Amino acid sequence: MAQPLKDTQFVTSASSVKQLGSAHAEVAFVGRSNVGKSSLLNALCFQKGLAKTSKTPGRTRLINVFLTGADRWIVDLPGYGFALGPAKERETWQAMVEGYLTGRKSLRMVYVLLDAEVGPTKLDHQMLDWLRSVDLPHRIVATKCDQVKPSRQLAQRRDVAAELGLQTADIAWVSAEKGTGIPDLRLEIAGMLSLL
Ligand SMILES: Nc1nc2c(ncn2[C@@H]2O[C@H](COP(=O)(O)OP(=O)(O)OP(=O)(O)O)[C@@H](O)[C@H]2O)c(=O)[nH]1
Ligand SMILES: [Mg+2]
Repeated sequence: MAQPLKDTQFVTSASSVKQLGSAHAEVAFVGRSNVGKSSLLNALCFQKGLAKTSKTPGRTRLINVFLTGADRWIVDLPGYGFALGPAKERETWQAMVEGYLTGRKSLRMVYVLLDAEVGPTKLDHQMLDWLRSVDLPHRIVATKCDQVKPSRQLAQRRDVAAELGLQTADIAWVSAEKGTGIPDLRLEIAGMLSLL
């Protein structure tokens, strides 16, 4: 394959893991609302309009499945921390996302996106604790790296990694806007999906 992830297409949106068919392999993006999950997917797949993005948090409300090669999926999940009204809404989100994450045998990696400038929030820590507790493979992606001043890049990376008990090299540092880190992450995901 000349350009992995290039021919990715939207397949379906689901409100429950029960509506999904089987896949050979899949990876998923989780993270706070507005952290840049859909933008990252678009950058990785060379298509600006593939997943809908928005300045307003809460754009992605369902489990969105994208097909990238035979039975290989990338799944864009609704963001957390978007307190839209009643607690009922948060429960619905939790059931949808946790149901998906624990219900897929073919899920090879959960990419947890957090903002490179903001660093890990309380909700990011909760998500990471939960992923550890259910023993799901996961990796941190720090988004919007272009928002960190060049003079602070190194120190910021060290601080964010330290807060997570990691080394800077354990984290994928990306900017969907500038393309930073995108080719490496694209190759990693293609490898994860056995596309290489
Ligand atoms: N500066 C900068 N802005 C970005 C980058 N990636 C995304 N954004 C902006 O961040 C906002 C949110 O992006 P989305 O991709 O819609 O975020 P999301 O995580 O999918 O949000 P939800 O679907 O609401 O959970 C948009 O205004 C994007 O243009 C980036 O690399 N750099
Ligand atoms: Mg989104």
